[in-house]
Amino acid sequence: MHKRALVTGITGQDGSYLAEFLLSKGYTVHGLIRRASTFNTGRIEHIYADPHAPEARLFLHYGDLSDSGQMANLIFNIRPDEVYHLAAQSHVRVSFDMPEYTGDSTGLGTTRLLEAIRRSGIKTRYYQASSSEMFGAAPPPQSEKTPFYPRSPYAAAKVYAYWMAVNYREGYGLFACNGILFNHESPRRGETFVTRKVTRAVANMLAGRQKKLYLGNLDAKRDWGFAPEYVEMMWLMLNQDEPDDFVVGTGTSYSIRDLVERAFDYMGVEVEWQGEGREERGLVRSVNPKWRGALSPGNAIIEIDPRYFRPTEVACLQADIGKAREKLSWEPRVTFDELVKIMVDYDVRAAGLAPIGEGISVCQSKGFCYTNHDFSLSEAIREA
Ligand code: NDP
Ligand code: GDR
Repeated sequence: MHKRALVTGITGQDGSYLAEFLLSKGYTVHGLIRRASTFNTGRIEHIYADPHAPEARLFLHYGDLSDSGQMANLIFNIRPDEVYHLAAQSHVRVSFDMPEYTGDSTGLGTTRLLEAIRRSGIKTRYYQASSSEMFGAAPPPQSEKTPFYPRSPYAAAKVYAYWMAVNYREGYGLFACNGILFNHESPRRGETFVTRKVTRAVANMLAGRQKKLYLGNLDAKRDWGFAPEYVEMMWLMLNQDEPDDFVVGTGTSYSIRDLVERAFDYMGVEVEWQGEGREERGLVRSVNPKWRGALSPGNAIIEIDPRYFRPTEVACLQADIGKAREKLSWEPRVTFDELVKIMVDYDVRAAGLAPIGEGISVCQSKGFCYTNHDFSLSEAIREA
């Protein structure tokens, strides 16, 4: 009998990688999707099979985090062995524009799901997608013991959701785990998160389709890892003997400035910075002659747009992964430089140019432990 998993947020970056991973482990996967007037299933199309086919193991169900009736319905009918709650309004900057909605979906949505599980009386294991944003202003490195100091409506909603998961564990004996994941990225990252925004800009500029990249705070530092590795940790947490909470990250931290420099540098474009504060600009210092038609030394390619500033910012996130290392024997395998190359390769090919290929090679050579990994990545890259 296949194990059954319910994944909320299956159409998102993590949901798509997690669904692949669970299918490769022999699970039957049920995913919650929102009805939209445009397609929102692009990240999972390659694993979707006609549900009428006898071998189908991926099933999608309409629902929304605001609809407790449908959550109860799904939990009761699917009776999942494991629930991975990934759905959320996940954009920190957007949460300042929509604080109430973010609280409702990211915060209360979690309670609706937990209540559906409790009232159904089924025995299941529950994963809560908690975030390093909960640490906010707490100085790095941040571990499971670091007190939370949320700095956005998103982070505050995630702190609430974190504690609800802990309360259902302690109060009702639910096997609930919080994965406190630091930023993780991939070619499937949403285009408005800063890594993807930068790697897409590199590709589009070289393809002659974009002249400028507008960014916000260049000094913020983040601990950026590779998303496919992180979804494996979600599963690992739910498959321990006892429920527990874990910080997941790389233990390294880089600024947005570092990210920009490395992404352009990989393609042979050297960036230099001039000016300060809102007047700061990134200029092309040198460029591989191959790209001379698109970029020339002296071009101002990066400018600051205060629209991307946040009223309260998180200055520096850097994970202390001692507990994950010790208890789950987990070690991140993809470095920041490799991550940047993976994402630039993907976006360069998507822009119709030849990728350098070091990122693609990393994906193929890193020896990830689950069977679908190389396939899914190279497939994602081929799709471009
Ligand atoms: P994405 O933004 O890529 O995906 C979010 C998912 O949630 C999408 O499937 C989206 O559906 C769904 N969703 C949003 N609102 C609702 C709603 N009201 N009802 C039902 N579904 C909804 O996020 P990631 O994959 O990057 O992240 C997954 C989870 O992990 C999120 O909870 C995020 O906050 C958290 N997290 C992410 C980190 C990261 O670095 N990626 C780090 C730490 C935590 P649709 O496709 O229709 O929009
Ligand atoms: P974050 O990711 O807020 O850490 O949340 P994001 O990529 O949006 O921002 C990271 C840092 O970059 C700075 N920044 C910009 N950010 C965006 N989006 N666009 C810009 O133009 C820009 N310029 C500078 C930001 O100010 C910030 O400091 C992500 C999400 O996936 C959350 O759901 C998750 O919980 C956390 O990571 C961990």
